[in-house]
Amino acid sequence: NKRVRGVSVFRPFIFGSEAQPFDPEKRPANAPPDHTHQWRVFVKGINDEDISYWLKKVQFKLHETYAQNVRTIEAPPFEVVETGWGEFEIQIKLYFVPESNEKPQTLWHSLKLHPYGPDAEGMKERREVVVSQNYEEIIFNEPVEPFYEILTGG
Ligand code: SLL
Repeated sequence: NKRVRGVSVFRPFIFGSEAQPFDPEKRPANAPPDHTHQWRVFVKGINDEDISYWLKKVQFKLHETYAQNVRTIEAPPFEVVETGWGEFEIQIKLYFVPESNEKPQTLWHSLKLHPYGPDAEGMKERREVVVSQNYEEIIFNEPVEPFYEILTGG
């Protein structure tokens, strides 16, 4: 597989988390008693663009306190929905489509459950969703030809 020399292809995406305290009136029935929040961690395209033409699967590695803490998501939406009580670092491993010949890449995300800053108390009061997300660009340097075709729709 020949590489396309001198070419770099950039693809933007967003990764991060959203969290919200349980509604005290209706906690999820299956949530352990010490859990306080529901949350999700995700990798997605800008404006929810489908990125599965270059992203094959995503492996999320949660804290060891979770049962089966390594969660592999093979198709969009690339996300894990969970409940819990604590914040921790989530390892996110991106696997690219087989045509890419690219090795997986690892990202880290700090799961945020609690609002911070001047209005944190008010946000807690209103049970506002705590969003923590990053815009990122993956760079494919000198992609192999079949992958270059896929990336550029050629
Ligand atoms: C802390 N270092 O002590 C962190 C660890 C772990 C979070 C947070 C629930 C797991 C479960 C959960 O929220 N774990 O009950 O299955 O704050």
